Amino acid sequence: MTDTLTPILTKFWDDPRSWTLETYRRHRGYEALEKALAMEPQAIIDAVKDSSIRGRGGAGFPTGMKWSFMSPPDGGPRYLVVNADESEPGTCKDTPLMMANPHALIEGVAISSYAIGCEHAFIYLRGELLHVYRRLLRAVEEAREAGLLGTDVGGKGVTIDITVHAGAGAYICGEETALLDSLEGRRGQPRLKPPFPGAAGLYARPTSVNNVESIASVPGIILEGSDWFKGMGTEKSTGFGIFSLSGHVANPGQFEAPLGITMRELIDLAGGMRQGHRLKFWTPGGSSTPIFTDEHLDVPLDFDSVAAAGSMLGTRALQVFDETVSVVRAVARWTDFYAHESCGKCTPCREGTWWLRQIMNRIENGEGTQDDIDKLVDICDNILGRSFCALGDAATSPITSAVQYFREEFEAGMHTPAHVLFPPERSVLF
Ligand code: L3W
Ligand code: SF4
Repeated sequence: MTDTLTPILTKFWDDPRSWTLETYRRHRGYEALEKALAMEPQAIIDAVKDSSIRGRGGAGFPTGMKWSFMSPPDGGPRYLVVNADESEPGTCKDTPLMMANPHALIEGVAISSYAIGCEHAFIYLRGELLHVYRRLLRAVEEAREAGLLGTDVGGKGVTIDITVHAGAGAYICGEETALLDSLEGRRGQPRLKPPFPGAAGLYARPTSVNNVESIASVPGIILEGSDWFKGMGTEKSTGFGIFSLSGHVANPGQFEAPLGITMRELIDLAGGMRQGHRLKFWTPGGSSTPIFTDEHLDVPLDFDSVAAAGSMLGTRALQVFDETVSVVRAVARWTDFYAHESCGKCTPCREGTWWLRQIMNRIENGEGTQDDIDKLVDICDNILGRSFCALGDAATSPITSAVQYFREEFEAGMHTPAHVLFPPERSVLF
């Protein structure tokens, strides 16, 4: 089975001091930057477009197309902002990547900045990640000392610098425009789109906001070519991605594999379900995506197949739950999360998530009423498509999908608490 893996970004994570410039160089680090600086910026954009790479942050928007949507240069500043605010429940790919291989991101930032005409890029990091912040600061410093960042990158007279900025730990700051507001020093709340950041982003200047893994994939595309990248994955979801498997599998962790791999294959790679237990439900892309069950084990994990099966590939945060877990309790925790993280800007999400939380907690405690399931679904209907940003929609996904697949557990919540039906100690992993 291991030949299903494509270790590229994760290739030398286990090397001693994998995060240093010295180790990165030993693995052909910064050769792609050298090659890129000898190319015209447009040729880099064309190569990324030709690779058909789709954004790795959740939405899957084509990266090359995003770059080409930026307003044409007018002599003023243009920005690249890396979204490193990885906060989607279950998502754990950008953080280990930045810890184990920060120079892949920095080289990607340098190449991407050169391509789009940005002289000052930002990496917006989730506030709680102090260890990652320190690692990135050191790696940026190392790159500067080596002339890989600064005012004369690679001796070619190109200016590229990077500011690493730590946020304050709000999930909404992973939404690109809230991130930009936060980076500008304001309270992070989503902006109305359009204008998209490509037209008016950071400081109202043309800005591309891209996920860590998208940008870290750029050096490989430049060095090996877009055909190499397209040779992996599926026709419409090209390349590879880091899948984070957590929960009730024998060996949870990150698995870098071509898009289109199935959950059945990934669970095998993770050593199977924990001994003596069977799969009950899982998330394909974090808690913001409708849950799947064992019916979906053979759905190819690419953008279109997962969407056709009724969910979203999202951030490839595969959270695995076995038969000991109460779906009601799991969904109630996610609902608490969304209610807590709702930024409060729009009424459907601010008020709706509060109501969802009351009802979910009632059902979890075995105190649900006859019409609670209908109320849940009705509130979800009134949030979905009526909220200002994707957080509102996301809050509804686990609830409506859980009711679809496990309605009887919600009905049981009218008389029996979840902790009686599913004693929590049976789900604990240690
Ligand atoms: C120019 C147009 N640009 C769209 C750009 C847009 C953005 C990108 C995708 O949500 C999803 C969400 C979460 N001209 C454009 C255009 N763009 N049309 O394309 O935009 P969009 O609106 O489709 O999505 P989004 O707001 O970026 C992301 C899901 O991902 N998700 C969340 C993950 C959470 C994290 C995290 O932990 N930090 O990433 C997981 O499933 O629910 O649906 O750049 O500007 N006409
Ligand atoms: Fe804020 Fe929620 Fe509205 Fe998004 S949907 S703007 S998080 S209140």
